[in-house]
Amino acid sequence: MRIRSTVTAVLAATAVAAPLLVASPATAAAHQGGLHLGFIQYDSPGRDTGSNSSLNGEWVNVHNNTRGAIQLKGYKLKDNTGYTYTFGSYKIGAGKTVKVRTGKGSNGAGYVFWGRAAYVWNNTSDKARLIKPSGSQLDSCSWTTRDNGTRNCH
Ligand SMILES: [Ca+2]
Repeated sequence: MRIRSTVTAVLAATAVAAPLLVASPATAAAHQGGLHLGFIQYDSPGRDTGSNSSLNGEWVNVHNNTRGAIQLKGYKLKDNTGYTYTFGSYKIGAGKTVKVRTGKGSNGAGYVFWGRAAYVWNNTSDKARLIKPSGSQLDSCSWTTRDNGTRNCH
């Protein structure tokens, strides 16, 4: 009898604790928003030689945290200078990420190319913006040299 009541007490405690464990990630997800900026490699690894592979070592991830696919055509990425990348037709699935590389290349599943011949994201400090086709800003993320080349904008 004594053991049984202890088990009952543990189960009751678990039942109370479980919703609290669920609530924590849900709060984090709400903070991240739906479609948003993810990791940014604003300082290409190694020396900035300006080669196409070095330019493509600089990238921004856009993550779809919604439950449905989103057509990104007309969405924009913009830096502090005003350089702008406009997405062509690209459907990003629910929970998926698309990597936007600065240089030239052929787009594929999970990655697209800005097509620039120069870096876009400043190594010292800059701010990435994700803008809807309507022109309203969906997300932004800034960094300084303290971030050591990579910024997690989640
Ligand atoms: Ca850079």
